[in-house]
Amino acid sequence: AVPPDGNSVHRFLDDHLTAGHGDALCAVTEHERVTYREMHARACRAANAFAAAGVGYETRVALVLPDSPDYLACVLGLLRLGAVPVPLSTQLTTDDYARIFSDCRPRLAVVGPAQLAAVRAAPGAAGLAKASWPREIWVAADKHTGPEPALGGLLAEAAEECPVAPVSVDDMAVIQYTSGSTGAPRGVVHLHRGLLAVLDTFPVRLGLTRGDLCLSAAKLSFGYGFGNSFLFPLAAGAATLLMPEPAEAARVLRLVAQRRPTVLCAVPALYSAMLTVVERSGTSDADADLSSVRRYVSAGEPLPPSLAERWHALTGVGIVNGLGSTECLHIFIATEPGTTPPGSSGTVVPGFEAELRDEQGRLLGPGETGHLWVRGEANAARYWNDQPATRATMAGGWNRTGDQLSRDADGVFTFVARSDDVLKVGGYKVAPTEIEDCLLRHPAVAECAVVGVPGPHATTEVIAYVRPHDGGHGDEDDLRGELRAHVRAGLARFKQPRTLRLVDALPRTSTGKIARHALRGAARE
Ligand code: 3SK
Repeated sequence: AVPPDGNSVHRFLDDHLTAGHGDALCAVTEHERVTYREMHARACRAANAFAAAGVGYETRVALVLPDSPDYLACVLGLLRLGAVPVPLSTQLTTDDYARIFSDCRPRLAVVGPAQLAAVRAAPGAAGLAKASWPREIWVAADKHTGPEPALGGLLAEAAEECPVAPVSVDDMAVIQYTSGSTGAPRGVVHLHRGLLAVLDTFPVRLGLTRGDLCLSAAKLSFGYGFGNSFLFPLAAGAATLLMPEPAEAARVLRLVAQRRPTVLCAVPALYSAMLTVVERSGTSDADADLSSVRRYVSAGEPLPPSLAERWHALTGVGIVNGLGSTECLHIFIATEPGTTPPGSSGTVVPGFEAELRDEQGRLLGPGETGHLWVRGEANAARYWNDQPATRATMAGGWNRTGDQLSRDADGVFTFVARSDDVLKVGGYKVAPTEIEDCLLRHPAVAECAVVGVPGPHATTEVIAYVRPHDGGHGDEDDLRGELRAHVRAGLARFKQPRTLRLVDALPRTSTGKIARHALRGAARE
């Protein structure tokens, strides 16, 4: 339940100290262990350093840095001032940063050393008039030789006590940028009300307790990671295991074996890549000890049933498959392993309502497929600076997710496709995921994505992009021939891709989703 004004998630730090939980671990990395007491002190230092730089109520501060305890201290310090963190992926280009900065006008940007050049060059890039946002840049390092102050030095100099500025639950808490289906960044405005309300949603299914250690392959800059690595463990008094580096399979497996998290949240591509590593090295390899994990979560993209089956066979533990969005702050529909049917998307998570509607917004019944609308207290208030998009997507508390699903009489949903991605072939609606799952069942296929582009005579041409496993698949023409035979055996004729393109990599967004718009663009060329 959302408490009265004046209280928000940053108060959990103070509450944990008052409850005698100060010496428990709050944040862990390969090299660092930070207790709740230490995080409280760091967050206060960060708040004091930000305040000294003129940050206060509603000031936006861009965070462009790898996941770390200092990142959390910055978020908590900003919330303590009533300021608004704007977490941004470290993978963006100068032009992306330029567009986002000119949109949300951050007073300050805290950036990792590797992101400094891209952020420094942002004002004036992307064909925008030279705008002086951010006004100041701090570098998230202990020491830094350039003109910008180093975060480490600023935190060390700041006092470690800091009052909490009272916020209203309807004050802005965070702006999360999402690339949407077109790739254009859009700022999603979440209120303190939403940050509090989301704690009564997916975490209830996860059943997090103080003994848990959560590892999220999705970064803090992605709403999925912001919940997994920050909001949920903080609220539960659990610990978060942070990984500054990109979440590559071998690295994640090593960290799991070393630090023994109890909850692992990832995207399907990472589960697939981890399976490849483990299957190649053998499960006896010490680098692949997954025995500490009691809960696996997959979200960000649909989890192919074939992948879920292979993971279960390897670990004996099912993956919770979640469907969520930045607009709804986290996962709103999820499976319950052993309860919901395999291949489904599961049931509505507590704290959300979900309905399927047709093109005209009419409610659909069981057995029908339609557009998913989701309502919940955790939903975003609006898009930043984009009233038309807010009106088109958010109305009456509902969020039009842009996903198409079906629902059975027991309230179990099954994902069909992003509305933009549904293929209409010869009058039939076809889900790319069905074709992809078929292809993934071929042993030579590591990853694939299916898109449709307009063909001759108003037809849709179905194109499958396939990344084969490294080496071992011999001649490309032979492989294509084999894959054609494989889809002929597994799919109705109209669903069989007309074109099979073998690629070395699939294009991905900064949150790890397949950039289907880029594939469609490439297919048209
Ligand atoms: O899949 C997503 O886009 C997402 C975004 C925010 C939070 C959670 C999820 C799964």
